[in-house]
Amino acid sequence: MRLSNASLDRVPGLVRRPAYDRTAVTPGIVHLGIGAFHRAHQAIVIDDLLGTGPKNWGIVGASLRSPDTRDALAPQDSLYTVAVRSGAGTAHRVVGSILETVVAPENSDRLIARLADPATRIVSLTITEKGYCHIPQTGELDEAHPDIVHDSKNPDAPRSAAGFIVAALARRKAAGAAPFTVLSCDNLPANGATTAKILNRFAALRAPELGRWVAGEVAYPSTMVDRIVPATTDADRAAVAKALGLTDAWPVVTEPFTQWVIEDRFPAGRPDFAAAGVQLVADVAPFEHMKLRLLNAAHSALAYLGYLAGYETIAATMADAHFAALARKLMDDAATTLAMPEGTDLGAYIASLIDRFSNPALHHRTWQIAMDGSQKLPQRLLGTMRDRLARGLPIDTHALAVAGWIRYVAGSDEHGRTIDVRDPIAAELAAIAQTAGPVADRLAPALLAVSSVFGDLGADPRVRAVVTDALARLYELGARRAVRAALSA
Ligand code: CS2
Repeated sequence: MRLSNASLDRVPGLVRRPAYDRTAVTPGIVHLGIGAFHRAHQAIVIDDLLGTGPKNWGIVGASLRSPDTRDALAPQDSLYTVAVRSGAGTAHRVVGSILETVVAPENSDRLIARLADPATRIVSLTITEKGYCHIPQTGELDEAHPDIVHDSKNPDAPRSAAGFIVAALARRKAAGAAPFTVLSCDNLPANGATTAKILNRFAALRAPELGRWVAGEVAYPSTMVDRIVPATTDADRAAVAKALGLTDAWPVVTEPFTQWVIEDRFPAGRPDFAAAGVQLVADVAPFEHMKLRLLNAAHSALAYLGYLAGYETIAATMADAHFAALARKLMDDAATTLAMPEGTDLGAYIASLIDRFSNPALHHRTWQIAMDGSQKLPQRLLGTMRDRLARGLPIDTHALAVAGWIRYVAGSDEHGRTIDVRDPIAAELAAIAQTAGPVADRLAPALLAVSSVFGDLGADPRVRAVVTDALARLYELGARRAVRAALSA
């Protein structure tokens, strides 16, 4: 039997379930990008709040591309299971905060209508870095991006998140209604300000008057979101079905840790986030830098170097003491660039990251994290390199991570097997690698010259020298021995 409203009573007593009448819940949030991360993070906070507070903050989810999530959740009345896993075991919970999922390419009118409805007071986003259609190095809208070009010509049948949001804002303005608050929950630097820059520009391209209204009226609080959520596998589905006694076509699997820090700027109103443990602050920037430069930077380094070393998951990579030491070194180096509010214990934060990465119950593939590196490197690794160079500090650990990315996107592993490189500019990267060949002092400068990723940093002779050197060692020694050598140097 399938999980649904009708079968919810059959869920074992130990499994937590919605503590409220779902029929009383009305939408207040439209979420673009209803993937596993949203369902293991923001949707749980809302599920908590619906249990204790007002019922007008339900979530309408939207998929901007594939119908898969809707197809899985619709027969389940949008209920799904979260399996929280650690070495100590698994706790299950059925979440009810999502009311429906709209598949944008099938029904763009319905999505625009939902966004334009004055009941929608928050539009939140987890569309991944590439979903912003921006230039990662500068944070500007990429006006030549195919989706942006398309949406400029078809403002009422858009494809991109920017296209949908601006289409709905235009309707709200025309109707004399107030705008919603736009809440980016992606790992972008200054995600609120970056989203503002992108959307304000897109709105101005559509009509200068609309651009002025959007820039003047829409609030874009920044956020820091954190929870490790590997892609769900069939083995996860089977384990959840066993625990629940019901099938769930798309449960999500995650870790015990969760954190959400939000800037408190919601002119259109917000749920009582703090009641569910969310940190509301005046400035998210220090938290965001801490997370991107420690957690995400080490994740990416472990993903590229671990994959090359033949490790399938982050936990397997961390089980190699040399890689664990490398992750720690990278984080210690990055920590020197952070300016945290008083009372922040970065040492404890780093120790908790080491534990979280080592969680043996999570099967977080290095290949998954390796995706879209061109969109991730600037905020994860390059900002720290810039700051350390400015202070005359060594950058060799970060350079090894960048060299790992270069070795990875060149497209074949240490046994000559093809790597399935997923990246919006994978073709460009492959062509550069093809021309340069697997020769460190040709390949490193050629890829460092990709300005959408590296900007002027790639031309810095100090960067070129250390990255080339690290890449030479990766080719010569292989990732395992190169990591070991880097630590003893
Ligand atoms: C990961 C993140 O896939 C990735 O790039 O680094 O998804 C990471 O798991 C989350 O940001 C953790 O909060």
